[in-house]
Amino acid sequence: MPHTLLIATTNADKVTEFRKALADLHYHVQSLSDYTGYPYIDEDGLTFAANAYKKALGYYRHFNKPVIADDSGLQVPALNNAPGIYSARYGGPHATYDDNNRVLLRNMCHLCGDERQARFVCTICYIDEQHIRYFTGQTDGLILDRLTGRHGFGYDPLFYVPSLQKTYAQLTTSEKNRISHRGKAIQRLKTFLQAIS
Ligand code: ITT
Repeated sequence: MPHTLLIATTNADKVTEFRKALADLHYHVQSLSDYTGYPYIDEDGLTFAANAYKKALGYYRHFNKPVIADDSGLQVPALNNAPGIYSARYGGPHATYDDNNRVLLRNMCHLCGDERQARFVCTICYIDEQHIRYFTGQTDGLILDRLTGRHGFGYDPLFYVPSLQKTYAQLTTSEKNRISHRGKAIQRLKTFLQAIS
């Protein structure tokens, strides 16, 4: 009987990436969209780890099964690491991905060259009855001055990876998982899951 692992995110785009990356694991992978009536968890932490822990703990307590939660975002050093933990709401409380991209482009319009460096960070928190563990991944890149590519989500069309000469949005889900912040964190999670199962 495979173990069950619940991906506790309300973001369907993240679920797509997790499902693809975890497909070869001997786990029955669920997501919040398999359920209704789960609690809303406010992300009021000051770090990716604090928010990932809060989400994982809240959903672990509600569902009482092994849970992972992801908190992730884009950091631009020239903007004092904004949008950071506020990446989902950079363009306002109900901002769409397009709104966020527009605000980022506007706030960076005076920056050029190395000033356009950025990094994506992902922290996953895993909780079961015996463990609380964190897995982090980071990928460096540059913010373009226009949207490029049609895949992915969020800031993907603006995030250019120099080693691939492509944006995240020009990669398939598998290609993105191979080099992305989330893909790296998931690989570390998988090593851990294989060790405990
Ligand atoms: P959950 O909290 O329910 O997981 P969320 O979308 O609110 O969903 P976060 O609080 O972690 O998730 O915010 C992450 C935001 O950072 C996300 O909405 C995007 O704007 C951005 N982001 C994170 N990973 C990304 C990726 O791989 N590609 C593009 N944008 C990403």
